[in-house]
Amino acid sequence: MNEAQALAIKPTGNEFLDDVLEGLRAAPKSLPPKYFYDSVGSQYFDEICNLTDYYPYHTELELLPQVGHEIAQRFHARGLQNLEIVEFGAGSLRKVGILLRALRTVRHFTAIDISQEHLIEACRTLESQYRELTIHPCVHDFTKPLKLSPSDRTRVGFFPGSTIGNLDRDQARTFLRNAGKTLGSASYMIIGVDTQKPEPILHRAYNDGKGVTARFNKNMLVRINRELGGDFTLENFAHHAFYNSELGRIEMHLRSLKEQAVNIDGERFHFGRGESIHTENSYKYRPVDFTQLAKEAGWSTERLWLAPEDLFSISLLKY
Ligand code: AVI
Repeated sequence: MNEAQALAIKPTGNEFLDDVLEGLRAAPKSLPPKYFYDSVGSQYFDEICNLTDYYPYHTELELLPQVGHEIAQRFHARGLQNLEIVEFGAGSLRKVGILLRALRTVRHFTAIDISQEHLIEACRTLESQYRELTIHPCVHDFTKPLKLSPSDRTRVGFFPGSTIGNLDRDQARTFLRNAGKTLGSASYMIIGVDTQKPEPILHRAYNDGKGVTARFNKNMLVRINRELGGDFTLENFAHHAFYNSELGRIEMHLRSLKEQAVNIDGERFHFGRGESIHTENSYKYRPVDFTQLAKEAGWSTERLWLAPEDLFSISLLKY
């Protein structure tokens, strides 16, 4: 991989500013969670994944070898050899190695991620571990449609970590529909989806004792200050995460601790005491509901694996 390849597809100009202004003008205020992931935010997320409290990461990691093994057997029985894995929202690429070791005939890997520096670094690390693999890094917002170059390979999408939970139901359906078009007919998708479970487990996962999730959340404001010249005072906002049982989702907010005003790009935003900026939803799915959602987007579920205590699910979908 070279720098030119890594830079091949770049996100466009002032989208960050436009999205921030639009989100803060709205009532209630919100900011899109995709902006968590600059290089600092991506590092915080890696730290979250190392926390025991954040069960989705290690639970999926422990389930993946069995899933990879069983999928390899299925593909082998169908004579599928010429495979390409396409990872959406690739992040640190820590999970795809498990699939690469299970699906030994994969020679091409396309990694799609919005955070350019993080992606390049992760691809370099992977490249040094899998010499026979051709890696195609692609800096792109995976929630938007993407056309890959035509290929005779069977494409296998990989979307781990329950990142789909950060999209609302309509967005999730649209993502799955777009992914189907990106990957092409007779493609597959291996997707990790978090499940509904008792509230205390969920609460702990998003309110870790070390305060890493709080720093991850507040990094959004740090980023607005640095990149858009905002003047947020970080101490005046607090991390607030809770389970909304009616909507089946964790909500993350940044709550204003006092009445205050913040300036961004010549515009002034007023915050009441206790008013919050909604920064993220993390939907938790019952397997039956996720299977139905995938079906509505054109995917059939070949198999769904559940981790012990039903803590997490991984599905193999076929387009
Ligand atoms: C990336 N995504 C699936 C994480 C989640 O659990 O929704 C992001 C995250 N937010 C707080 N902790 C982790």
